[in-house]
Amino acid sequence: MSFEDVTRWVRAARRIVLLSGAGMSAESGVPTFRDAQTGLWAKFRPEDLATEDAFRRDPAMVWDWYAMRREMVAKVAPNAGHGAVAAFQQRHPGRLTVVTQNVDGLHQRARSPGVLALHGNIAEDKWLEPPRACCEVARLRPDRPPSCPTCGNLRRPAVVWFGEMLPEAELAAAQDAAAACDLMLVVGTSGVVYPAAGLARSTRGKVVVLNPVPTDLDDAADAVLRGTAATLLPALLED
Ligand code: BJW
Repeated sequence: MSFEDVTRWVRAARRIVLLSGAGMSAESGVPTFRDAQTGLWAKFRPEDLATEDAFRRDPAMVWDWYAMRREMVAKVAPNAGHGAVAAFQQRHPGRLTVVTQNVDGLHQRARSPGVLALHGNIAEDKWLEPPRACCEVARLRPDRPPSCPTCGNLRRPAVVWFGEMLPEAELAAAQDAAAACDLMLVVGTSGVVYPAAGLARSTRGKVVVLNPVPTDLDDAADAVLRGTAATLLPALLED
């Protein structure tokens, strides 16, 4: 299937889901998780750091990893891909739903409405254990990570780690959108992490993978477009 075929599918589709992963933000300068081991994660696998066990083993190390990423994300801006998606949504209200695995908030900063963020938000944190009364009233101890000075409860990033449930409402809304769409654009994800990747396998709509390299979801795709998010999406989503 050619780029022109996919353009026709976009024009004809009444409901579109855009499922994004880390590659969506690569051209904003945010490193992906699993690309060539040259980036920030060269020394770590996400499966080893993005878990509650890793945090409990070495809270300061995991906190610092997230603090560094938070700082980096705060400094970057949405790219032409995020912008094209948001502009399409503004021109066609209600026609395209963004479902993202990204925690960087760049779709939201590009002003995409109603983004379904499946893996949380790196800019926020939450309590590791259910908070007691002391956690809510006391001033945090400013350690790495900050903690409750009375009971020692730790703050942790408000993201979804391996083995944790995804936010129920967002996942349900994403599953509904996937079930109802006639076209799903799968952008910048390796497609190895579930249940997010399962959305592309369960939809009855056409599936188009947009990625510079092969992914685990190519076998579920009706078309594969090789290229980057910031080059393909503006061309695909223009009227
Ligand atoms: C470009 C580009 C450019 C580059 N333009 N593209 C079914 C089968 C097997 C396992 C499971 C299953 N169901 C559940 C599991 C277990 C597990 C899982 O999926 N494991 C697999 C790894 C095997 N899933 C979970 O644990 C999930 N929870 C869950 O299922 O709860 C129920 C449950 C509970 C208890 C027990 C069992 C089940 C939770 C998953 C949470 C994932 N969290 C992370 C970290 C978030 C916080 C943080 O940021 O630190 O989410 S891991 C990391 O991977 C992050 C990402 O959102 C996620 C996906 O990665 P993504 O986005 O695909 O990035 P990359 O790097 O892999 O790919 C980038 C792509 O971009 C590449 O393809 C590039 O080519 C491309 N690219 N430049 C376009 N310019």
